[in-house]
Amino acid sequence: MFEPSIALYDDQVNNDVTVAILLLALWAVLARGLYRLPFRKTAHKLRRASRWLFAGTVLAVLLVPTRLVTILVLGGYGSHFAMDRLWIGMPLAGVPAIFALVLTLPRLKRFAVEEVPDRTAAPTDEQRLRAAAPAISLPARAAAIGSLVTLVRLIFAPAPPLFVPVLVTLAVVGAWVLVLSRRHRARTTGGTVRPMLHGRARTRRNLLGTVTVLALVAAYAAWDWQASRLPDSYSMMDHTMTYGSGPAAGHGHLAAGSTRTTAESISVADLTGPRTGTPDKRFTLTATEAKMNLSSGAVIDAVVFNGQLPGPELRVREGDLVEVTLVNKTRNVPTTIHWHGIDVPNAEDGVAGVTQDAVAPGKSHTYRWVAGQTGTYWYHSHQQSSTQVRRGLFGPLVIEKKDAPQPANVKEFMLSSHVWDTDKGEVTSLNADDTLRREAVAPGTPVRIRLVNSDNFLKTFTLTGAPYKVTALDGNDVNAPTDLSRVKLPLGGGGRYDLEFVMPDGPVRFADLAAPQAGLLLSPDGKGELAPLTEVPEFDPTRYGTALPTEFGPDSTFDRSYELILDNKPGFFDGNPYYLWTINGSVFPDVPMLMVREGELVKMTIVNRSFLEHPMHLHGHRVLVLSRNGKRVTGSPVWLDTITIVDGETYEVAFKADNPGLWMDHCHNLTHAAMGMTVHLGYENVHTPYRAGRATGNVPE
Ligand SMILES: [Cu+2]
Repeated sequence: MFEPSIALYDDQVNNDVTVAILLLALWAVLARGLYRLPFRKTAHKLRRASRWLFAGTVLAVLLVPTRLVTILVLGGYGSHFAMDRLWIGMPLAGVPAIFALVLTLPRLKRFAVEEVPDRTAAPTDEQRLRAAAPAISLPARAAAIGSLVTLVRLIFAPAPPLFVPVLVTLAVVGAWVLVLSRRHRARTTGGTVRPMLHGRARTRRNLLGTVTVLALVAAYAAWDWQASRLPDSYSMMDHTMTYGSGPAAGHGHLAAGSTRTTAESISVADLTGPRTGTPDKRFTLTATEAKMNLSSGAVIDAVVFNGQLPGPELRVREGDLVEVTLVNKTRNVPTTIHWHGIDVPNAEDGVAGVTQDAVAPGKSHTYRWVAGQTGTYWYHSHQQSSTQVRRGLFGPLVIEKKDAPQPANVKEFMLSSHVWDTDKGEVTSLNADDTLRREAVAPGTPVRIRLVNSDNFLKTFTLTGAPYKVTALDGNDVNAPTDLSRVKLPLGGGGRYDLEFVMPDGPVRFADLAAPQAGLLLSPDGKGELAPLTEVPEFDPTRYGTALPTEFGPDSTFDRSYELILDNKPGFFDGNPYYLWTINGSVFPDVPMLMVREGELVKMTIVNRSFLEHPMHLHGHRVLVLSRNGKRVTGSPVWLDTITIVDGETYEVAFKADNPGLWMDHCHNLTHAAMGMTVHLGYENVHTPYRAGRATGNVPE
């Protein structure tokens, strides 16, 4: 069977759109030519036109199976990549094409082979009437209309369930063609062909038509523009809710539209970590505005924690009660701290307007939670995160294993790959190093690189000079990792890798391929050179390490399942025009809240049919990857908190609903999240007292 290539997905979409555009162009030209056929000046010209139109119609009819092929190729990526195209594109192209084949072509053929005794003679009335028959031009006009509507629906692709949008689309075209067919019949009443409008009458009619269409489009756009404005103050509880495949929540559930604070309802504010007890680790993170320098000297107008770029590394031990006090000493940057990848109690999650109010300048806020996981994590602002994280309000966080603390001789490098806005433009760096960083490491030393992608986009990294293991994904240990050498490591925004190797006698080079001149060079004496690897295959975490039993898996029975279709379309977000990043065809806050009940096993299928990757980050839960692009995980179990779904990909993931609250599930390309690629996971009987929106000062994304 045909194996779809993810790398070629964008090309396949382009192929399909190109065929759809060709169909429109060809049918539009044919429709015009066929409609004017009765008005050819001579019988000879009528015959010549018929021949061209015959050839053109054959070509257009042949494009229909071509489109079917391009749609089926997309279907190879999964049904969600093809179904809307199939159900809309095929009837709208196929039905008129069949009519053209059966009705138009034989009639054109007759004109094409007819004897023309006098080349200068005008067509007879009988010929004109025949040329004006609806059978000649109506199929082509219907095909042109169908192709136009098909293209519009390619730009505004409907998300499942498809039944209603497909039916409405087909009905609109059907009604349009019906009106046209009535006018066609009126064209030949009385035994003559009614002449076409000419001169000013024609101009007036065309103008009227154009103005009407533009007015309708403008009216819709104006309504959409206004409707997209976010309220000045809104609650996440205003969302509509969806229950996926599972039952709607039972007795005492929070019905949509109610105030949703029943007697049994728990406030997010009460879902805190331990409020009492002496913390094992205590930190203070003080936010300030500061001009910061990268190693090249580039200057950043930054907001930082404790004057550092990135923020200080917080290192705790598994089981520790951690207390972090955020002190906001900025002049005008209200902020919060989110513990990315750590399944803290909901009230400690740090999302402004959902789990707390943003901490205003001059104020402070204390987070307390117990470190229940181990590995590499990071913390960052979740107030206006798309600008605040970019400007520096983030830092690394490590939770060491309780029973297996890190040996003292391990040389560790904590690296955040980031993109900064500097006085020299956009600069990619590892921590604050946008030039090559050199370090002396003695041969034989165990080395660990903890890598965080704190940027928005998928990055690709390589390590050259020593065989190495990927020992953790998003902080979660890989079971029995094997040595890697000639691969590149893709990592989506928000994701983490732990890499381990033993320092060899020669140099080792770690590089972000987006900035190969920078990176890290380790050698016994801190000198030497080594170019980064570039043209090597990509590492696939779903085929790495050794399988291990998990408490649930692809064959489990799920209590509830959800489908998230990631896509894009033009539209408005909060009153501004954008190319929107949509979830199931909608943007925040119109994406219904995904409801779960505590204890449920939930499956999520995430399909990316947009043209960019989306690192989807579910707060408060680790998810287990069940399959990637229809293939089950064959290596070590893959537990992630940030699943990077590249365009053309489909992931099936599952998680246990074991952390009650209201949790964001959003794209960690934070500009996408800020423009609508955000949904919430809601537990039944949990409500938030916090509100978001301009008037509240809380802007989570
Ligand atoms: Cu995204």
